[in-house]
Amino acid sequence: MKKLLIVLAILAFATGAWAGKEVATPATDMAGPNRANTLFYFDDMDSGAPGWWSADLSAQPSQWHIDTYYAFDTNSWWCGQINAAWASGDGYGNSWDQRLNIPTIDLSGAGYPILTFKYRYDSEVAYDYSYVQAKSGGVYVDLNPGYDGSSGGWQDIGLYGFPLVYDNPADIRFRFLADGAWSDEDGLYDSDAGALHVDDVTIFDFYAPGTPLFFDDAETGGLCIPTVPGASGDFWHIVDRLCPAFSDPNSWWCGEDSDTTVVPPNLADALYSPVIDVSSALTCTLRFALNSQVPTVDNDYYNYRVSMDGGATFTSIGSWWGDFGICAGWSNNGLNGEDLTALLAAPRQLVFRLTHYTTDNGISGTAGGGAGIFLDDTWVEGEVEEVPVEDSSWGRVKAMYR
Ligand SMILES: [Ca+2]
Ligand SMILES: [Ca+2]
Ligand SMILES: [Ca+2]
Repeated sequence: MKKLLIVLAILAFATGAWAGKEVATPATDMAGPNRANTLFYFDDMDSGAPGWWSADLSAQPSQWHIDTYYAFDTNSWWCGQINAAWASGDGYGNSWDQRLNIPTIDLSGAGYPILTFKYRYDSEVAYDYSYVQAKSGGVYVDLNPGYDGSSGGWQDIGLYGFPLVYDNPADIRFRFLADGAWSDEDGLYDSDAGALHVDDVTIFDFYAPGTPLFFDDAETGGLCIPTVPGASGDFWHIVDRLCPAFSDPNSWWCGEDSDTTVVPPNLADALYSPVIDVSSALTCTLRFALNSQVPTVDNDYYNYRVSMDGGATFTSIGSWWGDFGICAGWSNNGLNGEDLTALLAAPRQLVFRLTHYTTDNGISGTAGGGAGIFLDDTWVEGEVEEVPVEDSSWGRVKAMYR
């Protein structure tokens, strides 16, 4: 995923010049010859935000399964899918958080237990990672720095795999974690049958290598257990001047009322606009007032998506992070507008979706509260073809005098 750091915007709005101001009248200077600028939709969130709704998308279908596709031998475990709707035809999707657990195992009888396996991976460099993890003190820690890019086909960790010097009984898993853009799903990263395959998952005692303590070659149904994170909760709600609203008194907020300096972990909380009819639009621009306190420390971010078919399918138009500081002001990156003209497609029923994602440790340590994302005034404007009214008007005028 590519992200823009909004440092300049922080500086620009450090004065709070925009905070609490009524929204400027939606632009009227866009009209060209024979075109009229039209406001297709506007809501300042101060009247209950009719038609807006939110959903917790953090629960996701399991993707780990046994497959012959690109298998090491006959069958392998694969975190990926064959998908004819994707340009690449196979691979992985955005925001996947997929785990493959080795059943809890007692290693107290082993002198020097080792984890070894065969594997192949392909995922976006620096943003989508495959981890090998074991519980230490009850919390999963990474045994590898995270695989990204391409493994160059199947590899074998070999005899000197990962020493299991962590909790006993031992909890060990593979975990693939993708961010919100650049994957096979959106076609921006074309993996070679990514994200991650594993096979011949083995735990053995280095002093007695002939008798594995655990072995899963995926050939007879498999012993490992695919898991996904549970739902993390929907934290979008309308607030009354927690920070000064862009337009007082109300705005949306994805944050935690009980402690406004944190945002809970593992969120995938989506806020949806009502369906907006843009069927007459020649051009179409989405504008919105956003105030984000999403520090740039790890992979917490927010993503914009739009639908032109009433919410059935969405196109990602960008993922961002940035911290404007507590109530410091409203970002102009939404107000400057997202030009959706190139996305206009039948049936031209626009839905805007703003999704807030957080990582395992959520967001914390924000100064003074207001962590998370605020959304206020949102509107859609654009040009429509000017209606040629003269003939019909003349017809009506003449009819009056007949
Ligand atoms: Ca990605
Ligand atoms: Ca196999
Ligand atoms: Ca408002």
